[in-house]
Amino acid sequence: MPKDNYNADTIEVLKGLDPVRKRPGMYIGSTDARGLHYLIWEIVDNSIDEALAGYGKEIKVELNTDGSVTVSDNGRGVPVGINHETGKNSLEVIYSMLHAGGKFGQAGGYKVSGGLHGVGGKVVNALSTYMKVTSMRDGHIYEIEFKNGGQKVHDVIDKGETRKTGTVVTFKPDPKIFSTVIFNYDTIKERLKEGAYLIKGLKMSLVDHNSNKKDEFEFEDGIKEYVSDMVKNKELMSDVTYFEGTEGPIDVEVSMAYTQGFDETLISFANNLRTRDGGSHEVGYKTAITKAFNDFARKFNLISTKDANLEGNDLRCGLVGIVSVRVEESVLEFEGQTKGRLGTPLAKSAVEDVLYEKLTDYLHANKALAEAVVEKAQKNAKAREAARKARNMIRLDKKDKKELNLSSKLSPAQGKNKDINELFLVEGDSAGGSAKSGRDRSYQAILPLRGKVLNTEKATEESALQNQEIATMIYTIGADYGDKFDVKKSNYKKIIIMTDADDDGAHIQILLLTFFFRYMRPLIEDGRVYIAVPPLFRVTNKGGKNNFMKYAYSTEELANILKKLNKDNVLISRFKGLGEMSAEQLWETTMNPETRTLIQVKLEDFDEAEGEVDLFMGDDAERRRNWLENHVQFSLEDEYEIDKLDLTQGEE
Ligand code: 0RA
Repeated sequence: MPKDNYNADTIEVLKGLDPVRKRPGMYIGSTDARGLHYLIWEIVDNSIDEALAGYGKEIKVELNTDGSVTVSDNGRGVPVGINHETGKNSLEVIYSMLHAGGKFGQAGGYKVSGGLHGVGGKVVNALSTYMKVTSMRDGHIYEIEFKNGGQKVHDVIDKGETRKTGTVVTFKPDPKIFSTVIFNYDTIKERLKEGAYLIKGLKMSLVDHNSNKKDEFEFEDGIKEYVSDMVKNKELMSDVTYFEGTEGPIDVEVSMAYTQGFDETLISFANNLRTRDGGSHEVGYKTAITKAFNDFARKFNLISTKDANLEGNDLRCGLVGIVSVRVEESVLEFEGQTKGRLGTPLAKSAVEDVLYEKLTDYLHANKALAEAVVEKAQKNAKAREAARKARNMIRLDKKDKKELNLSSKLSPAQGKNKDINELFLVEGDSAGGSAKSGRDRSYQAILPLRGKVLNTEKATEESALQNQEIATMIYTIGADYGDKFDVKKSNYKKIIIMTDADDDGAHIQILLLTFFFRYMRPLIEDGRVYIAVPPLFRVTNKGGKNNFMKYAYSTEELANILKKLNKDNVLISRFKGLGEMSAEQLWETTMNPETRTLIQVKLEDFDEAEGEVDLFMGDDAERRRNWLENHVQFSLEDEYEIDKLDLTQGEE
């Protein structure tokens, strides 16, 4: 007898949707933009479940002009018969009645996506001012409508005949519940794209009827295409591989590619939900890789019998991988505060066994790659040891630092307030001198940089740490570096790169940004890195009575200033470098928060940036500059208008 059958003892309590409206956070996590988008995920997940059960291969999301959202699929359609327990139409029960005790409402669907175990539709209804569900089944179109958080407008009606099957759900989020009811197109787009990667051959489309934007995703090769797209700008050591298999209640898919780089990327999913905190499937993936390569290396005597095994971290250097498992609901366990970690113990052995076997075959068929990865891991182990020694040097205490001359060039701020202090990285000793005397020493620190900054993409970690400038920056910022970097420990709220407005200055900016990107990325993510904008020109009058002085930050601005002045009488001087400015001028034009212009460095799309980080490695300065221009968003610190800089009309 199937165990899902209800027995006489099963307690069923049906109730309205009020509990959801009273405590929405319990059902959707939050009522901010995140919670708002959760509504779409819930409805889309239902359609995904239907597709995974083998019905329907197209899901469409539409953002309508009235603020509502429509999600349609071409599955079997939601059941519409009279439900025996309740005497009500199942369409009404499924979308508007919560239940407590026993099992209910799961009409035998093969439920694998994360979701809320079939309560998703009801929750969305509860938090909407309007909802309409259309089910196309058995040659008919059935429809039910709700308003005000799940109050039935009318019973299920038969709207006529159709040859299609599928489900269409339209809902309009309740502005009394959500702090915002504005959807973000790109957020939805990324989520649908991810879903399309995870389910081979499923077409996901998105249309915004307000902006007429449209996107459509369909990937015949699933996660293999996901990895291909992630590495499309990288130099590869291997092909993009794809392995799949099933063990017990768990389906396993893995795609991986070795890049020439050193970073490891692993993205994992369980039942199509991103598992940001990893879990048993990731452990299985790592174990399989370590075992497969070590066995290979031993078998072909690539490591001598007396040497220890290669470490997993070293073997995964440069590896980009995606693990996707589908776990039968009876053994599905998510863990952690945000349920972002897969618990299911069987997932470890399933991924480990499937991947070990297939990867071993692959390595034997691709010996050159296997040898190259082993060699890279061996080199890496050596570099790691060297880096460990160098790291110890960085963590010396203050007395040792003095002896090593690490902090001697820093002019520290007097105050110690991490929430306001600013660190200026200044090109050249002479500008450093002006900056040092011009600054507000209570919260501004100056670190002059001598000569060209080391290119940290071409240097090993060990040699980077031996570089005075790099070591001093790490020590001064005081929040460690690499995966140990902790932005909360940063001694500075703002790190301001101040260079001359010429090619050399631009190059130094790029090298510094490269360093922050590679060694202290959260500093950029947290919006703490800035570029100072010094003026290009100073305009004064020649010995006239009404002394004036204006600064121009661009040639256009200079032209504007000149237009307003009596041209005969003016003297234009071009600042060739920061060093030409006096301490007062530097303060007034470039350092004083009241009058300066800062550009905040932002990396908007980190997944994309990740895929292109190798750019920094090579010699291709042109490509690197283009990349920076395209991906690093330069935005002004405040809504600061350059016109406000008309502070002049004063004496010099
Ligand atoms: C329960 C049972 C069946 C289908 C569905 C639910 C279903 C739900 C949704 C929600 C969005 N799209 C959907 N498509 C299907 C199967 C009923 C049968 O045996 O035909």
